[in-house]
Amino acid sequence: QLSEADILQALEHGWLIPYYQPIVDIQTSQWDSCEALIRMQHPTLGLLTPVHFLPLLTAMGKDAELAMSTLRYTLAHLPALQGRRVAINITPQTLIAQGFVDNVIALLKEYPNMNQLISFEITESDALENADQGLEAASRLGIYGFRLSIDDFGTGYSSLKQLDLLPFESLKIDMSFIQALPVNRTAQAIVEASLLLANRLSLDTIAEGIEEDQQWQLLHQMQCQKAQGYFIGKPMPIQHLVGWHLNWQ
Ligand code: G
Ligand code: G
Ligand code: MN
Ligand code: NA
Repeated sequence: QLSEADILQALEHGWLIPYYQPIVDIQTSQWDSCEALIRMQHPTLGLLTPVHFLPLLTAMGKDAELAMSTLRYTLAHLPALQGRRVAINITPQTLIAQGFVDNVIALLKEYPNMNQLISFEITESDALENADQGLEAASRLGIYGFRLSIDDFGTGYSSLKQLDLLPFESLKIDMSFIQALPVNRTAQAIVEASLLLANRLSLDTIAEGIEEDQQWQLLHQMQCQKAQGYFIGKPMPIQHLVGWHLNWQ
């Protein structure tokens, strides 16, 4: 069990590093982009996934600091991605945190023309309901060329309201629905409806959590645009992406 002191040390000593999970185009199989997923490299406990530290870190109000740290790593890693986009997860609280958008814009001044390679994923959540701040922050990011994705789509009761509230450019269908394909007819209907909705709103569609060829085939038929999941590649350190790509092609 991690303590608050562990979290502070992790932020201070750079124990929080992004892993990258590839996202590919389902129609062409080409490598499209990546999602950055944070890991803690703890000196004695080893590699930890977010479930072990993110709730505490967020409760400590350190999520915006984590987002900036992840963004810095990701910018340094962009050359290895050869012009591909990276998605960074942020909490709704980070989006509206004082100074967050200003800090992002200021940091990107050091990386000309890189803004359009960064997107921010936000899990639908009540945290932003009726929040003008969310819209203002998102709009400013949009003006500067950053993109916004709605993550885990379909899992909360306010998904549709969130879509109306913020200027999203892509929709990530939650893996619970993808993993229930193709046997579960309700899941299939939800995926189809999500794709139709995304299409009508001109949003990019990304299916998350593809683990089997059958799911891939079905999503291909359903005209989903992009895919992410263990079937394609697990989250990995930046140095492993080139090897993954050679193997995937
Ligand atoms: O691989 P995985 O166990 O990485 O991710 C678990 C959860 O942690 C996911 O819901 C993911 O969105 C979230 N997550 C991963 N990296 C980050 C991050 O850098 N910031 C935030 N806020 N959430 C993250
Ligand atoms: O950001 P989000 O909440 O969507 O986080 C995605 C989570 O799903 C991360 O923890 C990531 O490691 C995990 N993940 C990605 N692909 C797969 C998959 O194919 N199967 C499973 N079980 N988990 C996955
Ligand atoms: Mn995500
Ligand atoms: Na998700």
